[in-house]
Amino acid sequence: MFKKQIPMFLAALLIAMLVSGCLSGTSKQSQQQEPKKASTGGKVIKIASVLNDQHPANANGTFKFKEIVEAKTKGKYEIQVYSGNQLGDDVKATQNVRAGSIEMVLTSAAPVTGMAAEFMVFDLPFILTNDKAVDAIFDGPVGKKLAAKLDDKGLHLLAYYENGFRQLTNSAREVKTPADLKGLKIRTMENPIHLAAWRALGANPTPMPFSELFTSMQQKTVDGQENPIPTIYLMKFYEVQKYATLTGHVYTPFILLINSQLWASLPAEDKKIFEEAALESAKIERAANREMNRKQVDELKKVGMTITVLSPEQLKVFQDAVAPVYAEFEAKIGKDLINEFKQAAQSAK
Ligand code: KDG
Repeated sequence: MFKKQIPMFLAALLIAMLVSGCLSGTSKQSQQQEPKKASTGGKVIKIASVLNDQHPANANGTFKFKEIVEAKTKGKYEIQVYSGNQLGDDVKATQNVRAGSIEMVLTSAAPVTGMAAEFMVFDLPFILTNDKAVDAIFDGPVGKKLAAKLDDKGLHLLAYYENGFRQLTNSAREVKTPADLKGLKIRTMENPIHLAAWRALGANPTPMPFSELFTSMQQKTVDGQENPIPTIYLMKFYEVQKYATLTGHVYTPFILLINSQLWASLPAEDKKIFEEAALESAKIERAANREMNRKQVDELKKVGMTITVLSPEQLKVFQDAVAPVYAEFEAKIGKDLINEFKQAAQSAK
């Protein structure tokens, strides 16, 4: 009797394994891509992110936002984080949030500079040079004034997370002066200020979406790139980049955006919870990002990168080379806003 039952048992086991995904790469792959989504049964709100789950932007940012909102609203909302570029790159995802097909996105400011040029102020090289200045902008009147520029554009800014101070890496040679950049193809964000700055430094800037960057470095389509340390480390850029120069030339924020119509439709008590969750997760994400920024330079050395720390004199050569960019973009960004940034940065020292 028992012998007859064995094939049946094995068939049942095989079906169970197939149904549970144990045999399919996709279930393993999806487990690697995002933590298990505990369904609350509430209104689904999707957050798009280009970065992986290990990056503080998600690990400490969007996932913390999810935890707080779902707990405080008792499951009235189900926040689903789609990391790793699953819902398209920054520009596409931000367009879809404006259109309402995705509810939220965590992105750089680049995709909104077309609708609010003032956000290009962050791209001015060396306008922010320390964490206190960053927080003074993010948490003060200037940050609020900037955020308000998006509300009539279909987007509401809930919080500023931290991408961080951008550092140069390349696969060709050590870079200590702008002269060392001659002939190097440096990938930049699709942003006119970044293009102008790297041209002023003597490099050959090549704009492209973040999602194409790793492959382009792997195939030597570009020699180098510039991003904050946590991105360089957590996205494994060290596998295709040998040299890093700690320029800290631009500070880029992440902005947590929600569709304006959806935001307006939320009851006041839910808006309050969303705002609290956004601000709390932003504080946690910035602290985690800064901690990683401190620790991961040593990690990059351990995995074989040559790290070049510039002296103040060496750094000044870079700062002087990019100074003309301010005049080129002052009219577009607004002289008053640039001065407000400079004053906030000065007072935060
Ligand atoms: O959404 C995250 C991206 O906007 C960010 O990683 C982009 O810094 C960035 C880059 O270099 O494109």
